[in-house]
Amino acid sequence: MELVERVLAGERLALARLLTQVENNTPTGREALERLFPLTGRAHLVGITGAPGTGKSSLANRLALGMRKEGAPKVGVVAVDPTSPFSGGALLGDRLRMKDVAGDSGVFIRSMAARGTLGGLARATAAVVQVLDAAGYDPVLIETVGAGQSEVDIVRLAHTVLVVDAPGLGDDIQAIKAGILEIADLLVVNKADQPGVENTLRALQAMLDIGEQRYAQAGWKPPLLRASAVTGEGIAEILAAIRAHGEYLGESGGRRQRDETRLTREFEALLQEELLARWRAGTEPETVAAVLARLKARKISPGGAVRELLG
Ligand SMILES: Nc1nc2c(ncn2[C@@H]2O[C@H](COP(=O)(O)OP(=O)(O)OP(=O)(O)O)[C@@H](O)[C@H]2O)c(=O)[nH]1
Ligand SMILES: [Mg+2]
Repeated sequence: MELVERVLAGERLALARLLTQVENNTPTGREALERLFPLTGRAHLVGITGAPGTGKSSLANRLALGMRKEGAPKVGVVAVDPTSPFSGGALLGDRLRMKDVAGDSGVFIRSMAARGTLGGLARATAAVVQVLDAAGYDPVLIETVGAGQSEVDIVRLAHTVLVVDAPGLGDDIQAIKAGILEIADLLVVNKADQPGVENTLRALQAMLDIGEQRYAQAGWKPPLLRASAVTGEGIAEILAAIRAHGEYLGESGGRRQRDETRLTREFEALLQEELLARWRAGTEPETVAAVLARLKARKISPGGAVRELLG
């Protein structure tokens, strides 16, 4: 039987193999994605982001188990770790922290290997999520470290974004937080079993209060939840809030809007990538080098260089 059919029949090994093809953007992967794409758009995509070490993987583990207990037949988890040059370390770490779900055949975990470029990683992540969606995984959790714009872009794949914070992080984390707070649909203070949780809650509450007006307009104010991936405290509340946000999106038309925005962005990113690749393939490196040399000598402006190269 063909790989796609075996994936649709629920074969995990076939799914793992197909995801590798899709991740590497091979002809087989592209063809499979083309066939599977009409089946996508069903899964509730849940992004989990936050500063390093806040407990995102541990929470993903708990949440996936909880979703299974609540009756989801298949839950997908995609862990993105662009900082590790080789996926080996991250893979092992994620596997260990997700050991509870590892034995559950209704949960499929995929760690994304680092790619040459973050754009490549975003493309690969989107494609992997699409395959899981088509294969009937719903919800699909997407974990990324919220450390920069590119990671934020990846988490925008999601319908519902959980931003995870924890007590006891250094001050350097503050900047990271400010950047990702505005994309939060849910705020979770994890490690509630640790000292300092009240302070973290207070600080986030203050930030939420500043955004009050914006939230009132949008019709959704991110709930601030405390949890512990170690004790299990607050997990049920997070699950309920994820469901409530899904319902809000459905009723407000926000889900369709997010889907359309995401697909348009994905199309534009791929178009750019493809146009650049075609242009490179059809251009002599010497020609580019000659124009670049004149640019560096300030004989031609960057815009002029582009116009000259594109004829
Ligand atoms: N005390 C306590 N420790 C936790 C909790 N959740 C996670 N941890 C621990 O915090 C460390 C980091 O947890 P991870 O789940 O790997 O955190 P992460 O955010 O996925 O980390 P990165 O992916 O590396 O950014 C591990 O040692 C966990 O065991 C919690 O609720 N309470
Ligand atoms: Mg992690």
